[in-house]
Amino acid sequence: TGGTVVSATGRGAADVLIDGETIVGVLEPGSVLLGTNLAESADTVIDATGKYVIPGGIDAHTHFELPFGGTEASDTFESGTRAAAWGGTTTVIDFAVQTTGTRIQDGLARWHAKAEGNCAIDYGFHQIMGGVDEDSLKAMEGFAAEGITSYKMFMAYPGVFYSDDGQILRAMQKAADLGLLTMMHAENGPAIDVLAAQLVEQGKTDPYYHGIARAWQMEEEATHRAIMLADLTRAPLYVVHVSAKQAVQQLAWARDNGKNVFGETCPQYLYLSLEEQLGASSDEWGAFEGAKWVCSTPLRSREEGHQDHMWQALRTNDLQMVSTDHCPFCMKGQKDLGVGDFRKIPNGIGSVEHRMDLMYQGVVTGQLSLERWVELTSTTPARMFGMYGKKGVITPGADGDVVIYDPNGHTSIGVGKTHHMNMDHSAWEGFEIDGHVDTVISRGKVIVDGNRYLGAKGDGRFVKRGLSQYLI
Ligand code: DUC
Ligand code: ZN
Ligand code: ZN
Repeated sequence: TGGTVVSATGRGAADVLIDGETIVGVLEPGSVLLGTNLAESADTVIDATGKYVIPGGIDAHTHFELPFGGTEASDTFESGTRAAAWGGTTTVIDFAVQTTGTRIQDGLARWHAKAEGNCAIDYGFHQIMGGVDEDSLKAMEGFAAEGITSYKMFMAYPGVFYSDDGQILRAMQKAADLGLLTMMHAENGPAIDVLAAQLVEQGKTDPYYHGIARAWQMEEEATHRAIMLADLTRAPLYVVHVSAKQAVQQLAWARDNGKNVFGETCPQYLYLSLEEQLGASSDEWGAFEGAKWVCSTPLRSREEGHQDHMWQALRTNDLQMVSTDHCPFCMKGQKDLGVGDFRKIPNGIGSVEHRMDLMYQGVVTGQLSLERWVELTSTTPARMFGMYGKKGVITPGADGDVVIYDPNGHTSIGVGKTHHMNMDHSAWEGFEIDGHVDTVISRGKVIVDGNRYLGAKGDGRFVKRGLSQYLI
């Protein structure tokens, strides 16, 4: 009661009534129905005066327990979804993994086994295709019935996840037939691997050179190629973790020319830069400190204006969503595999806990409207990935996934502060946010109440997703 309900399309004072797991009313404050003041007669009343009431965040790009670079992402489904909940996210979509040479069905079964009974919040899966063959093309026919209506291919990482253009074309043809959404890691992997090897041969082994090898030209080129293959096959395309302004320009050009393509960026590409990574140094790690910010696509140069361009693209709808690509690795025993050779640093940054706050800071600094904040972090993810109606909106019939956000609160980010991710460092150490997640409700259950965690492992259920609303 008493809060301002914010949706992707507007805001207003309203009380939200939840019965069991489901929202049953969005009412004028103080509403009386059948002679009863609903707010007063409810079993539990939460005072949201002065706060925003928003649909729970949806992070459509996480990697819990991902095997990568000879190790495994350090958040389990248990620790990762709990951290997400602390940060106002009530649904995640993780990537079930098929690596090159393994069977796709085995990967999906393994992912269900990892997640089931362990999650704090609801979760869905995309399917990673580690290459395309007759077997995986056939398997695609079964995806939608499993509630997996999107899949990801990689133009990078030869030998691990990589698909060549012919394979991509074949999968896209199939996806167009089936109504599946193709997600693309758009970087020219074979060329990047040559550049990376040349740098290492020259003795340029520090983490910073990861970003030099993965030059923006490699992202622009692959983004363009993916758009063209999608256009030819009439497959809708969603480009993940866009970081280069030139890649955004490719997406903008394609959309202006009527192509059904979409782009996601991540908080790290809005806030962090290659220059800061280069400047990072510590007594413990020296220049290897920069490994904390090794992710792919990489951080980009601030001098070249990539970060400003990402914020702009979020306003102009050249980019439609913000997910985290949460892929956490500890420095000790994981990132340090790459001491002396940046190619061996497991790629990834952990942000699942901070996305709602980091994006709210964009509201505070005047980069985004409140409504756009909700749209980018909850409503569009729900629509893009076939969950809208149940998720992404506060309306009768929707799941009771609600976050009460306090614009007068404050959040200090970092290890030992607001940090529940299973990592020994934070890429966001020292960030200060003018806002705070106050209360998190997941399918009608209060799981975060101020500084208390009331959720439990197993609260979260698998979400069988429908087809994307962005199919045409
Ligand atoms: N990028 C990352 O940073 N980590 C995992 C995979 C990816 O594409
Ligand atoms: Zn990727
Ligand atoms: Zn990813």
